[in-house]
Amino acid sequence: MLIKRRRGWELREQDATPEAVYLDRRSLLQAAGFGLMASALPAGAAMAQAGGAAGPYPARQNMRYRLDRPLTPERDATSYNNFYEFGSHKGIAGAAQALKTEPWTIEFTGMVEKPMKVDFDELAKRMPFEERLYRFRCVEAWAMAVPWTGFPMKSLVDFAKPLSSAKYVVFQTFMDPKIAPGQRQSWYPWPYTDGLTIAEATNELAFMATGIYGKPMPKQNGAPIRFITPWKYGFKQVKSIVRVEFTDKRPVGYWEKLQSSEYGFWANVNPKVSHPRWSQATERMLGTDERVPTLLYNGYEEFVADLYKGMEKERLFA
Ligand SMILES: Nc1nc2c(c(=O)[nH]1)N[C@H]1C(S)=C(S)[C@@H](COP(=O)(O)O)O[C@H]1N2
Ligand SMILES: [Mo]
Repeated sequence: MLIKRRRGWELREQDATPEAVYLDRRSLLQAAGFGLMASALPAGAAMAQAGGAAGPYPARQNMRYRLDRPLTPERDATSYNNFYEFGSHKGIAGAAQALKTEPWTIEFTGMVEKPMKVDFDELAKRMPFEERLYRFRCVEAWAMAVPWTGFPMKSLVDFAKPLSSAKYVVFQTFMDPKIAPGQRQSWYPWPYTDGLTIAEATNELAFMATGIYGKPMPKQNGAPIRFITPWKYGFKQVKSIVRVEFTDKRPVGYWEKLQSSEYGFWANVNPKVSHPRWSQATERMLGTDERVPTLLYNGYEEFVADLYKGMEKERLFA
């Protein structure tokens, strides 16, 4: 008799529950006509429907990006966070509520046709919202799988109209030590920034996330807007963005400034390239004790490997 042994990364029955619950809620909303309305109406109208939050919630899911694992339970993704502005431990969700996200202004600056400051709600009206299910991998070797709401980073880049001489885009978080106790610790290189090449920023996977689990972004997850590059380690993916700068000089991000022997510019996920202090071969899915094998480019090789052709001499993976 042939006995099929379940491999570690295959779905277990108990893990399937959160996703099933989430999908059920979606289909209920859709049956009631909400999902359809949100995606059929212009973004502005959908916004009013969502009670003022910028963007339609839930947005229609883009089925091109599929998961190989169950979604992380919402309570885990929203209660186990890295947001050093509010403390260097995972339980910062309470402290992060001090962040005032309305109104929120984003500055576009540097090598652009015309520098500008834009109200987040006004920007959101012009962006094509959708939902994507992505894997997420922190360099500390925990991982999650979450539904982000937002729009392609390429739409943001097009909106900003960078000059053709710009080679990088740099994202910067708010700076407000009055509400962010971490920012009173002067040995950290505040404000938190990190950047991408224009080719990375306009790759189809690069995403500006304004929501999670079909709702506007919780403050602890980077409200009102953060970026998501799912093939890179989490530390690249700046939360609560107030400034978008285009430049022709490679930026040095927050973690690279702190410790360049451990954190570099590219920071692409690779199970075979260890962090100097620990292995990256496996990862723990939040909400479980299970370790699953880490995938090259976090499983997104087909989308991003071309970006790095001919760059073998670069330190692509840490
Ligand atoms: N502004 C800011 N952005 C940040 C961080 C931070 O400390 N401050 N931490 C990063 C790290 S290390 C990770 S793993 C992710 C965590 O995102 P999450 O809390 O939504 O899981 O946010 C990234 N973005
Ligand atoms: Mo991280």
